[in-house]
Amino acid sequence: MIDTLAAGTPKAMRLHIGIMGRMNVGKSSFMNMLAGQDVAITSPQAGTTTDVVEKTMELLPLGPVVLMDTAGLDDSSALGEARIGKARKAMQRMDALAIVTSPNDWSDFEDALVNEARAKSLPVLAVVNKTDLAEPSTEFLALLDVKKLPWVAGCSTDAKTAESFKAEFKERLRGVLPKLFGAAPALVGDLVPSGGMAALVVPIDLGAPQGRLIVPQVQAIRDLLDNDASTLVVKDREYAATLARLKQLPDLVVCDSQVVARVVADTPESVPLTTFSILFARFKGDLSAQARGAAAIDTLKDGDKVLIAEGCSHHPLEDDIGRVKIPRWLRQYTGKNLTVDSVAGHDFPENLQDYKLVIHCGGCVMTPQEMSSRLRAAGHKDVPMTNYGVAISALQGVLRRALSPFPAALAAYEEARKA
Ligand SMILES: Nc1nc2c(ncn2[C@@H]2O[C@H](COP(=O)(O)OP(=O)(O)O)[C@@H](O)[C@H]2O)c(=O)[nH]1
Ligand SMILES: [Mg+2]
Repeated sequence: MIDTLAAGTPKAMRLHIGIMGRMNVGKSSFMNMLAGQDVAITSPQAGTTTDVVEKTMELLPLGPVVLMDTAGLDDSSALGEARIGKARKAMQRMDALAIVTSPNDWSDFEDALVNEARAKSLPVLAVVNKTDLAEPSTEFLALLDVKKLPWVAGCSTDAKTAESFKAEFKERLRGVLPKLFGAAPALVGDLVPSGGMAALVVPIDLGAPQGRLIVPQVQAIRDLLDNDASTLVVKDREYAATLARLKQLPDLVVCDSQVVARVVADTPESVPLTTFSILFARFKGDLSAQARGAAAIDTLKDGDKVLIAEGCSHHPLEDDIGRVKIPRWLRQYTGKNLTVDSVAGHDFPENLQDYKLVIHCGGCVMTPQEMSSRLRAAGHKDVPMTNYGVAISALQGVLRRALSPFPAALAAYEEARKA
């Protein structure tokens, strides 16, 4: 739907994304990075942007947008007041507001901006820029969480990390937009055209509950129905034979992580394919981060320590995924002599820096705050973190394939591999 709207979309129908903040925090640089070109003049001289600069573009997967770069709102020069007036007025035309700030720099000024936006029911998110100059502290990011401000952090002037900075910004933005824009996070329905069909490959093994499907599978079926698509549900064993009976290939295949290697082998290259856990990582809005973390798997060396963390403490099954299978696959895949530690429940170790990689469960019993604070704790200590689903696809050698429906996450993965 978004694609057909794109070219000739009248400006009024486009999603207007405002960029505001203090002088010199890098608003114009951030806009230029999003636009992938120099639209607004940037300079170290405070007050360079004097008017609202608008850029009309296609910001996939969100669709047609207008980026609105504004003058720094703390300009106290004589001309400043008029500029601020214009910036405030521009707020009335915004559908979402990105407040740009520097790491560890949040004051009453930003608070006032948030309040003003919220009074207008304008969704707000924080862009923590210039992370190349200073690392945002855990306390600072926790403060943003307390304010219920989704945030994204990065450097606007580094082409090497631009793709992932952009991708994460878009993920956060998608999360704050009302359904009205058709851009609220979707589980799976957005990946299949209306009238299309998805095949769900669901193993029924000892781990499957008696007499029913598990919630993620049911949610996927419902989301496909809501999007006027149909669903074929099939076990991994019958999958290839069932596929062979179809007149037309499915528009998407989603499988349980544990059978992903086999399902990839049975699925023609032209069919987009992913796993349930990757769908849910995207749904929670942190797929790019998890994809980036997975790049560390290929850098593990003999003697390295890997932490496997689980949100709940269930009774481990004989062939437990976190305690048995993933460690086994890790050793097989890397061929390295690794130390693999496991933790479960609420204790997330203090000595994270001892680990070269954290592989976390999907966090189905954890709050998003709890999960994002763990991601941050790892990020703060420079320890890559990924999740079970993404890691399993990587260890089966099919992660690129399983990320292929999600170009932003795939770009984040490729970028991290190069770094
Ligand atoms: N080191 C660094 N400098 C940046 C970054 N973003 C912007 N800048 C620089 O900060 C200055 C102000 O940027 P500009 O985009 O004009 O800020 P604005 O006033 O908020 O629009 C310029 O010299 C930019 O090159 C960043 O992420 N890292
Ligand atoms: Mg500017």
